[in-house]
Amino acid sequence: MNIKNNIILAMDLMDILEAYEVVEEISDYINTIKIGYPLTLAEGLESIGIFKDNFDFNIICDYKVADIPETNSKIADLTFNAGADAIITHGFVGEDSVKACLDVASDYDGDVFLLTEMSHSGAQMFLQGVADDIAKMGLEMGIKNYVAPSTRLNRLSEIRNIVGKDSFIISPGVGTQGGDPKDTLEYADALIIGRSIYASNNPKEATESILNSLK
Ligand code: NUP
Repeated sequence: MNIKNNIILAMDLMDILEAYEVVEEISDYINTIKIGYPLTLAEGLESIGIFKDNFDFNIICDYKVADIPETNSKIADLTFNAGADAIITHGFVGEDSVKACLDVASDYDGDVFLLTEMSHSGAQMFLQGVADDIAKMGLEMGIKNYVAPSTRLNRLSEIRNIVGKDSFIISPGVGTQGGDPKDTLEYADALIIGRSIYASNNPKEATESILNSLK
């Protein structure tokens, strides 16, 4: 995926008009947004089409799909049918569930991002212990796109080692959760940034300041 300025806006505002305003304000700097449950549950799957149609951005749906294969297929089908370019799926549910998402994605020419280890501290309780195996499974399945944490660079770097330089890693946890943009890009291909931009008083200046910090 071609991600302008290596920044993905995590749009977790729950009012479509407010979300639209923020995206419009920074639309010169980005071409990719990530929509998750907050906006989708508040405003519906139409949120995807609204950003797709008006900005022609890449839309990554962060639905952290984690169900049995048959249910994953339904979720992925609804998501791509609504206009998403990519879906984020959990890896801990195993190969068959992940494959269900991959199969639907290929019908739509879409992408799957495999979530390995999460960025919050609770991820160290259970998920961290299996994250390397999730990454290895992804590699064996031929998956090219991964999500790995910017809050623990040692883990991000380890996951990069496993998936290799030809894989594409996007990394959440930058800014509000403590991750540093520049350091993260040593290992990741793009940054996922939410509150540091959309919750700032001036999203445009906040984006410019992050871009300056990358120089
Ligand atoms: O491990 C993850 N951590 C994380 O924060 C996986 C995610 N998908 N996210 C998401 O990234 C989170 O749900 C939010 O949408 C975004 C980070 O937002 P912020 O902390 O920059 O506001």
